[in-house]
Amino acid sequence: MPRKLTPGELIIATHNDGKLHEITALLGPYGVTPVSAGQLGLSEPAEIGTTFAENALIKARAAVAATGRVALADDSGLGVAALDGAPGVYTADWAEKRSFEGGPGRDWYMAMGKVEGKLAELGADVDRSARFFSTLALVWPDGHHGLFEGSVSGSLVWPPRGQKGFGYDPVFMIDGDTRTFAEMDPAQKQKIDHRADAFAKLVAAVF
Ligand code: ITT
Repeated sequence: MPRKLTPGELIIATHNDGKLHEITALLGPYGVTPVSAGQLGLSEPAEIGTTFAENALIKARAAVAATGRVALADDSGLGVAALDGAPGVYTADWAEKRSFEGGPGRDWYMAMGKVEGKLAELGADVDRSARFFSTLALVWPDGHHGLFEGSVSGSLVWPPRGQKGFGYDPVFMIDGDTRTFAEMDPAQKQKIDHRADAFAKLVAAVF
């Protein structure tokens, strides 16, 4: 029988505020109070896995090791069909700025431009379909864990549109809609995105 999560504080092993907002909203109805690794000042582990599941487990286990408490991590990314699933597990890496580009940090417009540049090389009628993926890892202090995977299908637009959301939201349009995720009200996006899909599976298992 899957292990249940008891109400109270839950460590969210993320330093990404966009994710934290979505996870906080998703957890709202379940009596769980999120406390993030960023808020606790925990260091970020190296994400050396080659799958979303491996990296989600790395992040959740690092937070459990640092706090001795149950932790939830999300590893997510964008897979572009015409790029054989890239950037995939390396989605955040494509946004990393090098020192000659203005110091450490992430530039999402650069990352979206990189994806678009690679699509443009494949021609004007390139397949623009893409998927967002999320894997949630929930890890208990005794090592027990659960993994929950979600995804949504859509297509990439160019130029980027919208000011809401985070990351690659301005170029992703979910199937059946004409707005990018960054043009949607965040409360609506977080009900239908890849994280919500993974979260529904988590909820069914642990609450
Ligand atoms: P943590 O590891 O601290 O949680 P991160 O930003 O490094 O944060 P990932 O390694 O999982 O997270 O990288 C996934 C990237 O994919 C992330 O930085 C986002 O920019 C992008 N991404 C994931 N979910 C997204 C969403 O809902 N909308 C837009 N971009 C998203």
